[in-house]
Amino acid sequence: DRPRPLVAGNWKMNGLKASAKILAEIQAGYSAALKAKVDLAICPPSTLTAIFAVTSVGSRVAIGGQDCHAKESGAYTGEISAEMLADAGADYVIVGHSERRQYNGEKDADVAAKAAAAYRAGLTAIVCVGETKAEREAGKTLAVVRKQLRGSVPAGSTAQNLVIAYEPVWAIGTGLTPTAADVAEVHAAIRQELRRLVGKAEQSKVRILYGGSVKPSNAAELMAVDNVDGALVGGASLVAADFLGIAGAY
Ligand code: G2H
Repeated sequence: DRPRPLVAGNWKMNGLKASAKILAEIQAGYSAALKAKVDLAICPPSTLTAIFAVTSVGSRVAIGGQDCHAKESGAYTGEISAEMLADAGADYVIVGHSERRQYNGEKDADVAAKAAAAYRAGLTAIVCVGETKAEREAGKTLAVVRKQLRGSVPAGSTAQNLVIAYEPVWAIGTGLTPTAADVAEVHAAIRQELRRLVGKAEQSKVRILYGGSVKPSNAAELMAVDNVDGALVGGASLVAADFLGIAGAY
């Protein structure tokens, strides 16, 4: 039996108070039929976490952060801890997104520390991995993804607190997507690696999301792939109808 799918929206650095309208549309469209088959989460910028979490009570659209600091509190100007996100009403936090790895120099060990912080705060961490275009062209995709997983998934991970997102860096925001066969190959390798990381009994329950240019027109094909247990959606999650269309692809 497949894990219950999760479709999570990563708003990145987009969204103002007025964007509550988009969340409201998503909440309104999260019908009983959709609720029966898929979990939804929206990860807005942290300025909106608390207000979104308050308006989301009852709708069952979960709220998440896009990053967190490894420490609980302290002299780290500009940073936000997992405890703060939990306190604001978040249930999830994305860690190790390739944009954080690329623009903020985050390494696997940093990502593991952030995921561990998420667990400490009672959040579910969405740990992102994925190869660059050069790595794919060099035939290193599986080796890169396995290494990222080993370095980024901390001890204490379970199917409850860990979600993996496979996001090929070259597919992010570019409109390019890998073939279903490519996705199947990587997700199978992730599932296999999870055996070592969370144990044989637990690995089959860990959700592995695909991310990178997911849209309503390609969602059904991607979501039908073996071991694809949902999607991490960027651009398309800013349009309620598109996000709901992706969720409805299940
Ligand atoms: C990948 C994805 C969401 P997009 O980063 O994390 O973004 O769907 O815009 O490619």
